[in-house]
Amino acid sequence: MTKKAFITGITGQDGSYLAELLLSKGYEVHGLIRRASTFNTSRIDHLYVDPHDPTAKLFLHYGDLSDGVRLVTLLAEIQPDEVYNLGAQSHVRVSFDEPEHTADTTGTGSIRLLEAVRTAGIRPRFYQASSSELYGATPPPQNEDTPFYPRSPYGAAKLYSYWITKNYREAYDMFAVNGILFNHESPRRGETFVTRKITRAVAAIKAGTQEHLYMGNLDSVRDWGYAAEYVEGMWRMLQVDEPEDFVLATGTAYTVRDFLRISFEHVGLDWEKYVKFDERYLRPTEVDALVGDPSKAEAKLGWKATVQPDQLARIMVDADIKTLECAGTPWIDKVNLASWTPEAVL
Ligand code: NAP
Ligand code: F7E
Repeated sequence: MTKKAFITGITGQDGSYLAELLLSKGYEVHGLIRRASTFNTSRIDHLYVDPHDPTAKLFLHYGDLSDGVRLVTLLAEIQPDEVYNLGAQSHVRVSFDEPEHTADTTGTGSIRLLEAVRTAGIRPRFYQASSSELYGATPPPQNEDTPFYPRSPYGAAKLYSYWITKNYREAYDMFAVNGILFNHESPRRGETFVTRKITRAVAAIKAGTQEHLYMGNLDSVRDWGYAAEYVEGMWRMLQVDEPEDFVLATGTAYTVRDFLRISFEHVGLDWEKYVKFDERYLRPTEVDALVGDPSKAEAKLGWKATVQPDQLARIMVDADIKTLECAGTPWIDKVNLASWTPEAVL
């Protein structure tokens, strides 16, 4: 029997890699997409096959995590074996500007989806995209037993989702797990997260189309891994016998300043000549240091990150240079760019 998966957030960075992974494993993949006035599927366009084609295995459905009734209808129709809840307002800085919306999608969205599973009377395995932002002010190293202390509306909303996932596991005997993932990045990372903001700027500065890069706090420490590897960890969490929560991380500590230095050095530039400070990128409360201890995932899932942050920075800079070079070249279409993967430079 072909397994069916349902993914919220399929148009995002992780959703696109997860869809790729599941399709490669023979799954039929169903994704929730939001209606927008412009196309928002560029990260998955290369996977899409017209549904009239009998080989089609990827199906997209309009819906929203704020619309519980739609979630029930869809789940009852699709009857998935696995549900991955990756949909969220995922930007920490933006969550201070839109706290209520963040609570509604990143927090309440999860209970809508869990309730939809229950109401539809199905028993899929359920993955919740939890985050190292739960640890917030608690110093590293952080593992599954570290106390939580969120520092943003985003972190607080994810904390609710974490606990409600655990509650549904205990209350209804659901196979529902939290993947507590530390920062993970890729050439498909949203352009306003710090790593991608840096690597795009490096490419543009090198090409002579940008002069400066305005940044906020350079002292934050993060544990940056490669997103394509992390989705494998998500999948493995749903394949074990017992539902448990897991940290996925590299275990390394780099500052934003380190990431700047490595990225600029990769193209032979000195970052200090180009980077300027702008207080608009500061957060009302900052998360100073996140460094994960992924030993449980290694022991029980056999999962280990292989791409380290310095290598990741170079992968992302190379990809952004390539994207700039290809931009405006008529014979390279969006599909080619979206399907370009950095494995060649690993
Ligand atoms: P992302 O690129 O920002 O993608 C977020 C996805 O959620 C997009 O597909 C977005 O759709 C969708 N979405 C937003 N609001 C929605 C709503 N109301 N209803 C339905 N879908 C909605 O995020 P990501 O980096 O792939 O991360 C995936 C998940 O892991 C998120 O929950 C994030 O919070 C969590 N996480 C990420 C990291 C990380 O370092 N990347 C670490 C820990 C946890 P549109 O494309 O239409 O905007
Ligand atoms: O910031 C600092 C900023 O926005 C990283 C999300 O995927 O990971 C992500 O959240 C650090 C922060 O990611 C700029 O203050 C400095 O300390 O790339 P970020 P994040 O806040 O760590 C977690 C695990 C998630 O779950 C989230 O969904 O970089 N920083 N200057 C800046 N950050 C940004 N964005 N822009 C700057 O100019």
